[in-house]
Amino acid sequence: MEFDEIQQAVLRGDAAFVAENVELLLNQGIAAGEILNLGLVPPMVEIGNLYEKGEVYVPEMLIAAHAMKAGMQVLRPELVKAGVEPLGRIVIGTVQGDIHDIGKNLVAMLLEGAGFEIVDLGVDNSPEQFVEAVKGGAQIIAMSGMLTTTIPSMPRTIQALKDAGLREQIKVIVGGAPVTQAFADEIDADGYAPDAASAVRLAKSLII
Ligand code: B12
Repeated sequence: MEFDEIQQAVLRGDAAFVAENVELLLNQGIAAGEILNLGLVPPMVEIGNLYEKGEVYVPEMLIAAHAMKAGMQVLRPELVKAGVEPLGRIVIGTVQGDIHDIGKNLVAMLLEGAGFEIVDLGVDNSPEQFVEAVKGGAQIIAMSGMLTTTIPSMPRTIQALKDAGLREQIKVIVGGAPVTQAFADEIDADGYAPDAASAVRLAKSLII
């Protein structure tokens, strides 16, 4: 029942309610993993699906994701203590020269909501910066690019991964408005998704 209330609060973007009630459930002795999987993940899946169907827009997704993050902040230390394993670690960032981060942030938030650990490199990442970041260990590298002039940095990053001997051990996914499945195939990426909800399905399909 409490989970239903938390789910509704995530959907309407009530961050304070989510944080307070996550804390309350923890104090009642409910496991952090259970709160995550039953309270925070389902509404993020739902909002992603609604966005895909065109029933909600970017602002609604952003406020839901903000509320989910408020809950995650309370949960994270408990998840670590409980040794709850994330689905995998994803390094995400926009490519070199690109400061469009709204789409990247949405993708990162839904991935986090789905149970992945996210290393967010922010904007304007050179191939070398991506390579450095994945040396810390990651299953997936997710590159976002919104300009036709910046997406050539994606194949350059893939080349840099190859040069560093890391390409075989990591999946590369790409996205952003000018990116297509054909482009992803051409540059030898492992996957492309047109929006944040399908990015979650893609990431899961690549590691599970
Ligand atoms: C907002 C915006 C800006 C803001 C960015 C603010 C910010 N913090 O992000 C500001 C004003 C800074 C900006 C600047 C510029 N912009 Co601008 N911008 C836009 C705009 C209007 C919206 C982009 C957006 O946020 N969309 C909403 C999000 C949710 O969608 P999304 O990014 O596509 O992300 C979704 C998917 O693509 C996917 N996805 C995204 N990343 C990833 C990654 C992975 C791994 C996966 C699987 C999926 C995925 O999932 C996301 C969520 O569903 C677009 C026009 C448009 N309608 O797209 C122009 C647009 C992208 N900009 C454009 C341009 C030209 C510029 C400038 C060069 C303008 C200038 N002359 O200064 C600068 C460049 C700055 C730079 N170096 O990056 C052009 C690009 C043209 C082109 N094809 O190259 C566009 C298309 C406008 C146009 N029609 O001319 N811009």
